[in-house]
Amino acid sequence: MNRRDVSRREMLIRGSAGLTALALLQTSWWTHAFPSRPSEEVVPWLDQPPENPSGGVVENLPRWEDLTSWITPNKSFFRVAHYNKPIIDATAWNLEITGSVKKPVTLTLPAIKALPRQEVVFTLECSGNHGFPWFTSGIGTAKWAGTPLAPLLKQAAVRDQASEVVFWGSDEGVEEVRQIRMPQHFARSMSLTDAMDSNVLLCYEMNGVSLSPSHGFPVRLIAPGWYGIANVKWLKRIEVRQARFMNRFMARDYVTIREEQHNGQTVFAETSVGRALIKSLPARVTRKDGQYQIVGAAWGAPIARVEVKVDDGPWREATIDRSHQAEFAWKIWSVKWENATPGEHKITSRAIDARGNVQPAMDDPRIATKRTYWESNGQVTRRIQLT
Ligand SMILES: Nc1nc2c(c(=O)[nH]1)N[C@H]1C(S)=C(S)[C@@H](COP(=O)(O)O)O[C@H]1N2
Ligand SMILES: [Mo]
Repeated sequence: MNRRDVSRREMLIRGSAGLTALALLQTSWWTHAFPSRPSEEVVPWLDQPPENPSGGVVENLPRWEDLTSWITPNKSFFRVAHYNKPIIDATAWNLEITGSVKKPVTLTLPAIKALPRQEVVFTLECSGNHGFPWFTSGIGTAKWAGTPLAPLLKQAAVRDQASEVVFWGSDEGVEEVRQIRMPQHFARSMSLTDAMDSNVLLCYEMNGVSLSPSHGFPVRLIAPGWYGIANVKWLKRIEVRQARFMNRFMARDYVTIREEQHNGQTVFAETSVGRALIKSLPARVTRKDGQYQIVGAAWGAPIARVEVKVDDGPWREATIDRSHQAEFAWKIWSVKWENATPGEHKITSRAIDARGNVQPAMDDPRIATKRTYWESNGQVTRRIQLT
């Protein structure tokens, strides 16, 4: 079903049965329920995250127990905003492609919407997710729609010396570096090669509706396979440059500091957060007639296998729902919890990618020697009490 069919149906329904029917229709055509059994009950986790202290930077964190579909409904999708949260008047807005280009481009929203439409189901995770006890659901999966960026960069005729593309947001704050205080717009950059990837979108739609102001209206970048930070909201300028770009979000925050060993010496490596890393977690446990089931998600790499461990028992292979062939979306997995006994238990999952890379344990050097909280893709253990 394409977008036109949907909007025609929406209009019919809006005119007749009202919004409830619209909501039902919207959930039926592309969402897909987590594995579930009729009249099962959810057993809540014991280790509920503490209250979010971020003062509005991170908002709308859902409870894992409440997530029941492959697509995260917009109302349950987390949000991050480091500066202000601009509400943009689309009629007064345009997007520039400028800098090291021979033919700068300026686009209005209708002009962007008139370009070829491309959709991608992509799981967007904040690289800070699981970096703090309160931050454990900074992730969601949506069907994003927009137009691919690469043809527009081609149209702008990028100069031969160009190597970097900076995505500027409309939001701004004040930064201080060495006692220099400066107003700064949010920005992130990518290499020209990464920006030319055919999956990268100028996105104006999230799960079949126009982007909301909090998710980046009118247009945001969607960079499938990258951590959340690359997906710049409230885009205002795309600037091609001839050298590496550094700002708070490239080179100060969103920097992973790790101890590495080289020839017996400890070296501190600082790297900028980039592509997503392999990860999984147990999302919810359900009970029906005394039978328990564990359901979870895995993402960040082509997932070959997921294994689940209860307490210090053996790793057991979960069943992965392969009904969606969406390269950049999480995979939902489930496993029966046989012989579950009353009392407190720990549940851990680990994902294994197509090349055999295993999601690291918390004591793996990649996690244990990490000094900053970003890119916390270590195995997640959750606690639960059975009666
Ligand atoms: N302009 C702008 N874009 C931004 C941010 C921001 O603060 N400003 N935050 C980034 C971060 S850190 C994340 S995790 C994602 C979150 O996207 P969402 O708010 O749509 O969930 O947006 C990214 N894009
Ligand atoms: Mo983020």
